[in-house]
Amino acid sequence: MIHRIVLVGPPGSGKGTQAKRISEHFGIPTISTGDLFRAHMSQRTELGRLASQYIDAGNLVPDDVTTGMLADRLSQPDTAAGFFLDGYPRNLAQAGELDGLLDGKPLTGVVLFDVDRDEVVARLLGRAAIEGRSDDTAEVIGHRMDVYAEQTQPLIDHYEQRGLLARVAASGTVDEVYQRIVAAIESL
Ligand code: B4P
Repeated sequence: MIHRIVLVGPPGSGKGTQAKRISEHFGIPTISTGDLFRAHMSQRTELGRLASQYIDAGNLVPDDVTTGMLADRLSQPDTAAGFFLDGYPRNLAQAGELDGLLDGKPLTGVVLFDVDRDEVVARLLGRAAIEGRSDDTAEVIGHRMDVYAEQTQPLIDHYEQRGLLARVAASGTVDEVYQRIVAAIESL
């Protein structure tokens, strides 16, 4: 079965952490818009400079920029066997753009990483101490949570109504969450 799956959940819910493992398990790539932006930022490309103005403040990068970057990545041949999308779409406008980009090859599922705000804030503050990411300060984390609640959470109802949503409890150890996600994907 071909999997074309979106991973959705608040910042710090473990999408990036689990995406690496499930990509290996299912043998298909993960496309992370956050990772693509960070690669541009570390290579100091024009796109990276533009994106950093939004990312460092905890805001979403404008839809046209993000969607253009994603369209380019989705056009590469390794996505023909399926993919996981980590961090896209992040609002309803992007969900509409994605349907257009997939062009007759619809999503096969959406996995929601369900976890409390307090727990994800604690995780991100822990990551801040280790990695020092520019958007992991206490103030910016709080703003990213608000942006998630306002702009990304409406996607949950949108995909539930389309019968695509699988909810996974994303607290517990990384291994426990991984087992639940694999089971959820296999039952889609
Ligand atoms: P992302 O890179 O998507 O950042 P994230 O939401 O913080 O990551 P994630 O939820 O994957 O957390 P992770 O697994 O790393 O986006 C960054 C920024 O890019 C956005 O704010 C936005 O500005 C921009 N952007 C990206 N996509 C966009 C789009 N489509 N449109 C517009 N703008 C966009 O886990 C976090 C921490 O938790 C890690 O330290 C990890 O070790 C830990 N952890 C994971 N699982 C755990 C567990 N089970 N228990 C304990 N700790 C755990």
